[in-house]
Amino acid sequence: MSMKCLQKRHVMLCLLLQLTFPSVTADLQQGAEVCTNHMILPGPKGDPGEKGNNGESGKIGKEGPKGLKGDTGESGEQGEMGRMGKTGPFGANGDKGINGLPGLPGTRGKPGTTCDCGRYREHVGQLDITISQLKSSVKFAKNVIAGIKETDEKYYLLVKEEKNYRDALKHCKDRNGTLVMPKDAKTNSLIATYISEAGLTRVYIGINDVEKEGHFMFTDNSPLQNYSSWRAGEPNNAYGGEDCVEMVNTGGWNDVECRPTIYFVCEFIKKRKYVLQIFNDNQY
Ligand code: GN1
Ligand code: CA
Ligand code: CA
Repeated sequence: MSMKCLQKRHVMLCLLLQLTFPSVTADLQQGAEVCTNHMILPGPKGDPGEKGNNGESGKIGKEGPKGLKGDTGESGEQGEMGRMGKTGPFGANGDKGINGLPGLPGTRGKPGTTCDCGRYREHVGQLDITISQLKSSVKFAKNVIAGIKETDEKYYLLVKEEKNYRDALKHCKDRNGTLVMPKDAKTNSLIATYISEAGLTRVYIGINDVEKEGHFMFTDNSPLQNYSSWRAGEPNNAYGGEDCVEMVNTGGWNDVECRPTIYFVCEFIKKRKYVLQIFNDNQY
């Protein structure tokens, strides 16, 4: 056994070991005796120990640098056919083709009947006129039914259709009458009442100086004679041209322009059969 402690120079150390580990040092005592009597030389080198166990796995190494780009791979297999795409938009119209060949002539038609179309057209035209006259007559009849004034000799009718003087006069004449001609105070008063009862302020009456400025005449071409009902200051031919006459609801007369459209009063002589006349217009 090679124990350096057994050398002389290590005696103190041996004593310390004996005190501290008595069992061990007891075994060594025999050798210690030898130590005191013999020179101790180191023994031969021992055999190599058994191979140790494998060490634990090392730590995971750091991430290596990015590898170089690989070579281009081989081209893949051809893919499956895709789904059919959407129907495209309408294309532009094609150019017009050349005319086709003329068709074969058709079979001969049946013989026509004789038609006097001119006569029918004329008849239809007359019917149109009749209809418009009937409409006018119905309107007039409604007016008559709505209210008419009368004296022993005449009927007076307030026409609530706005017309200029000329058309108003024509309207009365078309029905065998004329615009009202108040030739006396009684008639004038009757018309004034008629107007005011209707809630109106003015109407055309059958007096004018269209033929000669300042010479007022009734529409039956008779001149004004003993009676007139001019408002104060009238007729004044104001604005350089007032040739027709209106009656206001107080019965006063005023010369006015003939162009404005206002209501008017027609008069009819009683001996005539007006109702028949109205509808006679439509007999053909
Ligand atoms: C005047 O104001 P009115 O409408 O009642 C005039 C008449 C004219 C009329 C023309 C006194 O009457 O002469 O014809 O205007 N009256 C006066 O719209 O000048
Ligand atoms: Ca005048
Ligand atoms: Ca006037």
